[in-house]
Amino acid sequence: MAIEPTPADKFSFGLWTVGYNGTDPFGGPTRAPLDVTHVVEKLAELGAYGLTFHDDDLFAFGSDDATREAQIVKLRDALAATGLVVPMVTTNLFSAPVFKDGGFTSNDRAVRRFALRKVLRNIDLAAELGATTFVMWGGREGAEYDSAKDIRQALERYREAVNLLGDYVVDKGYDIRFAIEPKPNEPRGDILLPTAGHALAFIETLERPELVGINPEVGHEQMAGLNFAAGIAQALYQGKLFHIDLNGQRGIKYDQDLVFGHGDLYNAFALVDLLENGGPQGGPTYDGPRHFDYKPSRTESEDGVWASAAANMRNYLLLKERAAAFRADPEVQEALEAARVNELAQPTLGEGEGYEGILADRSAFEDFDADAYFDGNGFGFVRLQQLATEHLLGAR
Ligand code: ASC
Ligand code: MN
Ligand code: MN
Ligand code: MN
Repeated sequence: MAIEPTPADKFSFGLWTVGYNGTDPFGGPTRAPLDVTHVVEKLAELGAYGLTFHDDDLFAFGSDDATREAQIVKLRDALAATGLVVPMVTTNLFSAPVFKDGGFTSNDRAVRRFALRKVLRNIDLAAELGATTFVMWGGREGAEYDSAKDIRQALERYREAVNLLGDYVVDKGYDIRFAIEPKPNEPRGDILLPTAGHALAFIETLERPELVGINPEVGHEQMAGLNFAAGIAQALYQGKLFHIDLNGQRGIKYDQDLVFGHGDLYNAFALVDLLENGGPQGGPTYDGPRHFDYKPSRTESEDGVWASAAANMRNYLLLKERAAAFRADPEVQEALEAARVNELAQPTLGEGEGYEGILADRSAFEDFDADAYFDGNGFGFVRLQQLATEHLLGAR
């Protein structure tokens, strides 16, 4: 079938993703740097709709004002020429040596104040470019040693920072919301707000919780052994899925940043089904950018970089097609019914029923024969998973 990404699919890419030059902890670059104009042109040609960036991706850390401005003009011109947009911007508080103990939560107060200024400046740029989401990935906010960081005070400083940023966008009248991106470790031994659940709990402590959501990354949750699609379902349930980073990861190891679909394909299928169809029941869906945060492997040439960018979008669209076929299959619908998946939507209590009602209901307990209840019948979840597998493999 024809699978052609178009801007209506809302695929976006970080400038640092296709721009990754292959540097890793064990070796230097394997590819030449890419010019921002070229990146925007190539992404537009491939059918993407958006570009995102860290300040330092566009203009090197410490650039003078003229260099910074020249790069912004180049980006603006390329966007105008191609129709690409900038839906999200983020700040690099992790690469420069000054951030070696973090930005918002460095033990050093002068570093924390510098970090805040760097972010405020970049929020102005985000607003100028029309971005409506500002991502915060605190990769260096953490520690290697328990004695080195007072976690409660670090969370307090994180809170202080995010509260200030909320004040700033409200006072400036910017149409910007924040999205915290969790990651369990790497580059720090342990990172603050390590999972989506930690971040969701933290957000409730803020002065303006409504301004802050999460930007979960497939690989980051999977590095913690968690079910990404299930975490996304909870984020949707709580109205907190403000953005998403799609990529691939194979198990609990270093952050692989593989192409979307090149990691846990089953979970990618469940994720696309959830994002596109609302999952088994229908329900709140996500209409923001499908943002790829991956790294083209350092073994690849520049042609390989563009092939990998295209692969992210193609895999998403193939999974979307597979998920639609799965949902439309009458046998799947019958299997869902048999597995009682839809019955979970029915409230456990009757209309207006409280504990008095359930206590008075003898059929719920006194006359309920828990031992005989299933009487040899099962739910048939394995049958359902096999049907999903057959669709995923293109056998149905
Ligand atoms: C981000 C983000 C990450 C990191 C990483 C940098 O903004 O979402 O996961 O930075 O991609 O290499
Ligand atoms: Mn990652
Ligand atoms: Mn990310
Ligand atoms: Mn990343």
